Amino acid sequence: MKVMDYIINEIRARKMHMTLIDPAKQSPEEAAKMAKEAYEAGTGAIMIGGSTDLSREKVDETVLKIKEAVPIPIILFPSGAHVISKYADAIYFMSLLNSNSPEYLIRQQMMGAPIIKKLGIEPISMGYIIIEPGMTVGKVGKAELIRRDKPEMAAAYALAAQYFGMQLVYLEAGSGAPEPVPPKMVKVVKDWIDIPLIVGGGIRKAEDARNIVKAGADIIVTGTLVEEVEDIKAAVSEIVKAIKV
Ligand code: 1GP
Repeated sequence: MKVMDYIINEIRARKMHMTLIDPAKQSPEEAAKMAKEAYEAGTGAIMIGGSTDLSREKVDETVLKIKEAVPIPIILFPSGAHVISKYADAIYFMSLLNSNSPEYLIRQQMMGAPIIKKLGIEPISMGYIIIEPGMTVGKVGKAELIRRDKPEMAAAYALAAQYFGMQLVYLEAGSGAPEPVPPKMVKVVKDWIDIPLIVGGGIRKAEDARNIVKAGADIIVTGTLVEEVEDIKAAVSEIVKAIKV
């Protein structure tokens, strides 16, 4: 089954949680252990990405170890064309829509497209929109950040993504953001679009996760949470339970 079909089936039935793992932050073995605990707690897919200084070898090793540990899809969430691993099940083929740099709008994608074709990885096209505070990805991606009090601006970008034929929209507050994307903004964006909506960045509390899915997110992503807590299974479980709305 294609990964996108799996996602569509999942979100038809329930809200979905995905766990982001940055291969630069631990050994492949440790990453596999984290993925397994998150899977046992109910996470629906593992996203691989994060740091910009990653090597493809590290991504390959991490994907392979995680693959041995969990049966759920492993989806690349790439910072650029240099980290495309042939072992992943799919890749978010994403454009940073509010970037001021062609590099993140289309150039890395142009470089990655032939690699994806050659390796036979499933591309899932996604409009990526960065909201304040944006954190590192906002700076690196040269994003003209969407103000937290301008939900219509985020919605207009999201609708543009839909009209481009993109399959998903991702609202990103930035990894480690002190506050996630405001639920009010999630609601306006969801009202404007018909394609599935992913929200990530700064989600640590079950209550925030619940408010974001209640506002209309189909999928929520947590990354920092699994890096920070002792008991990954308990922490992810709490979020997964909270989004059963
Ligand atoms: C980052 O949205 C993801 O791209 C996850 O953010 O690390 O804050 O959970 P956190």
